[in-house]
Amino acid sequence: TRVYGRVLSIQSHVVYGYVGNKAAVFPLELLGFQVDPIHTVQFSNHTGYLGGFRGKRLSSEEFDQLIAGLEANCLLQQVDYVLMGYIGDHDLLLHILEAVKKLKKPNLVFVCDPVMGDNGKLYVPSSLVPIYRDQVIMLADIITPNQFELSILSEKAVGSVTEAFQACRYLHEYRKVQNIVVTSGEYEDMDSFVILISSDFGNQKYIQTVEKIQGSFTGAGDLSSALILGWYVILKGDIVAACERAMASVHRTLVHTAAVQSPPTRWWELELIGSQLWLRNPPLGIVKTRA
Ligand code: PXL
Repeated sequence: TRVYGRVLSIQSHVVYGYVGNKAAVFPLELLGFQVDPIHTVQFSNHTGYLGGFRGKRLSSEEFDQLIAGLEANCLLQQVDYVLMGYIGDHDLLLHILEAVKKLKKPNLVFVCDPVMGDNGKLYVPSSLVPIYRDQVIMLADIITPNQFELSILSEKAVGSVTEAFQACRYLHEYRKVQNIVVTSGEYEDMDSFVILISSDFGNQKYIQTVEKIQGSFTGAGDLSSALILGWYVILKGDIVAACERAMASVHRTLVHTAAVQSPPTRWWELELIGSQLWLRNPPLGIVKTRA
């Protein structure tokens, strides 16, 4: 297997199930990356379970200690790529931001999923919004907001594809964001599952569609961001082909998950282990792209 380099992956850990690092580390390893995970939380399970969840968050001091340990052994300089997912805490986000700034070098690829909420609801403290908006997203090579996060970041309504691209234009122009992939969305004017790509500071725009699957799949966004980073690196910056492959693997994983875990519930966990062949080799022709 070809090895493509090291990913520092900063997101949550759950004991049971597949969200955050549990949805990112194994797929990236399958693609040939070495992954160094920092867990922003360690919870028993994702937060959508009826019985709640138990566990603890990483403090900003604990995060700094981990970075200091890496630095003391000259391991920080081995980081080629940064993947940032659920952070959920104001101070921790600020400390991670400082670490990312320190890591910034010409070839570092930084993919930022500005995890703040979904379906019209914020699930992190609102004080994180201006930090992402004013300090984090302009450092990223690619941001992967969902439709709701795009709307919060741009402070615009995003009900249609046209509005979504207008919101992206705003982020390119006023927040200096390079590439935006809107990884999920329900748009008034579309029946399929839609991925929007607004790349090269908005000079290129693409719509990718894939058949919709019934159900709610926690972790699908985390898997998407991880695979987008992986394929973007492997395909040397071809963001369109990267998203096609990433979303084909995600789609196939969701189909498999839905097939294995009937009857449908809201608490489907991704069947990542059983989907590994499709994670390694995304099926072609599932995702349709148009400019
Ligand atoms: O998939 C997003 C996510 C990440 N991390 C934790 C979560 C969730 C979604 O519920 O609970 C801990």
